Amino acid sequence: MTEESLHIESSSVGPFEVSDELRPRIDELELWDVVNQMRDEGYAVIRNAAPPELMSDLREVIHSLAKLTRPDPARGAVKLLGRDRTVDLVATLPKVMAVAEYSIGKGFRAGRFHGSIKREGGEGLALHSDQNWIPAPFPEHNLLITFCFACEGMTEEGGATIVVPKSHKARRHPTPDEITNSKSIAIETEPGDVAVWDGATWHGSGPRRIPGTRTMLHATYQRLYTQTIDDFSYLLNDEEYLANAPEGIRGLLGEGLFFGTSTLTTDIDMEKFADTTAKSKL
Ligand SMILES: O=C(O)CCC(=O)C(=O)O
Ligand SMILES: [Fe+2]
Repeated sequence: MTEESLHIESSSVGPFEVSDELRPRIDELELWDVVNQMRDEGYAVIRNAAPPELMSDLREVIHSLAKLTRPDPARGAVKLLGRDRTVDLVATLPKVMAVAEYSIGKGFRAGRFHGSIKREGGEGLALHSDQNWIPAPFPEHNLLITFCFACEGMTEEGGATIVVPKSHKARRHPTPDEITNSKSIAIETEPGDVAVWDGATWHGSGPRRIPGTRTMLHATYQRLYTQTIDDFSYLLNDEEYLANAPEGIRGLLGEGLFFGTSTLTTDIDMEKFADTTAKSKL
């Protein structure tokens, strides 16, 4: 294929830059503080990203689907996208979609949607970067972003997420010494707020020292060229599901990308190729 036969976009939006296309949405949704904090600190909290009622529905969904998990329901509810409309609505919230696009580019896909339930006495989680399987040094462009919705909100004593501000700048995994000794802060939220960090940022969680539960949706999205953690593409074959799914779901499932479009007798889909390469640089 030649550049004459097809327009291939050659310029890229740089790491932590906002594309001209995305800018009006960041303005409208008042996300500049979040965008700047993601760039400077590697994490942020989006306040009031979801209505509190949606969080109580989400809590019920996670508790009910966790019962199906084998061998141990304590692992939480797994592979949640496309299983319940509440989860799909949370996954496609406008503020979430805009911050994901800023961090991991247009055409990003769903990576992992997992629900966890932490009870009194529940242990904390050691510091790590979410792009665990990516060798250091990490690329300058972020590859993965995680949004955590604590349905009841979260407090330090309730086992909040902990984060090491600015650790994304190291562009590598924490060493054993850094896992033990880094200075972290607890992220405290109200129901409807969402905590978010990029794939390089060191984070974990604290133990829960109070009664009750911390019920959390961990929603991970990935840059379009990366191997997604979970494969949700089966949902693209379910017309009935797609007909009623919220706008944005098709994109999260990878619809329209050129990967896998060639057959034993036909070459790749050139329109999809052009569209994918354009998205990948925004
Ligand atoms: O449970 C938490 O607060 C953080 C979990 C975590 O590391 C993640 O979702 O990536
Ligand atoms: Fe994590």
